[in-house]
Amino acid sequence: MSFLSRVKQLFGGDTPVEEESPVEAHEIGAKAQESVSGAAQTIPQQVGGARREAADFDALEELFIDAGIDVDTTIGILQEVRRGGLLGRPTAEQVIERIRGKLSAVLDLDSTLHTTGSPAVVLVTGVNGAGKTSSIAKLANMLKQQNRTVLLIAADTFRAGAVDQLAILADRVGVPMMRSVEGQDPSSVVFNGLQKAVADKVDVVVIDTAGRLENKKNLTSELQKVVRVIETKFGLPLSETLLVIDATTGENALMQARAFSEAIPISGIILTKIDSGAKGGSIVSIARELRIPIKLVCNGETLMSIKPFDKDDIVNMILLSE
Ligand SMILES: Nc1nc2c(ncn2[C@@H]2O[C@H](COP(=O)(O)OP(=O)(O)O)[C@@H](O)[C@H]2O)c(=O)[nH]1
Ligand SMILES: [Mg+2]
Repeated sequence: MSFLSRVKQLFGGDTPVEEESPVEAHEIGAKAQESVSGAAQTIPQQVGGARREAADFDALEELFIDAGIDVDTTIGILQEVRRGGLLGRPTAEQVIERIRGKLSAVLDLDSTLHTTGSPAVVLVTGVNGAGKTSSIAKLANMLKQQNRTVLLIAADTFRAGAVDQLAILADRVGVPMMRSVEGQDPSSVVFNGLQKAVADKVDVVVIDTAGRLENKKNLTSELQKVVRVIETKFGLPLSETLLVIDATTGENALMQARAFSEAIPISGIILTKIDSGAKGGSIVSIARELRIPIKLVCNGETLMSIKPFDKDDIVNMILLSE
């Protein structure tokens, strides 16, 4: 059953309540007490209602956590949903509307993708299997359709076959790629690639990297070295440092975002596999804690399966997830 259906099941059936001035949920019982005079017989009913509401909100909390949203974020959002000015028992529609509003508000960060520079440099990071290499091909295809010239740099020199995978995709898109050999220092292939990009006056350089989070110390120094080559040796500001997050990853996605942000500043997220029945709530945790905007969303395996971030897509992904 989807998130949405479960909210409907929890809050469905009752008549709507009137909107009132903001009220803390725990005050509801007290309000019932205040109105004692002349209506003593209604107290148990109202207190019972408040208790039932508290139980429903507990169930809602479980739904959020089940969707991959961390406990702190869940409590934060639900407190605001409860404070939203509903006295008594809200209807399912009222609760859903408020959840939608709060999720949208958390995700409302600047999602502009920056690709200007001479050349613009886009560094792509993320754990293995998140979808870095395929997203790079999709992004290159998107840029090519906008008549931009692109050079890909194969700086994932750790995994056997990673360079060939990018080479095949570069061919398919029809953009050049700076090749590397297995085990080569990633910063040296980035150096070679940038030299070529400057000489050829390429518009956008996109760099594929290895995402060995298991060895965080190496990963961090490797990424920092790559950034130094780009920014110090070439004097090129990074246009984007994009972290690829697989939407089907649970709360581990927040750990990944924390780890990569500690290594280098992350400017945005490419959220992949939203077509795979993902719950995807972890992206809300990342937005709330780290304030990293989602810039691109991938929803399939073709070169065309990429689009700019749209809040509604993500909120729907969470609400419609099973
Ligand atoms: N369904 C689906 N699969 C994806 C998407 N993005 C990547 N994949 C798949 O995820 C797997 C890992 O992708 P890859 O780009 O090699 O990840 P990398 O290790 O981070 O470079 C591949 O089988 C991709 O086809 C997506 O948006 N939707
Ligand atoms: Mg790869």
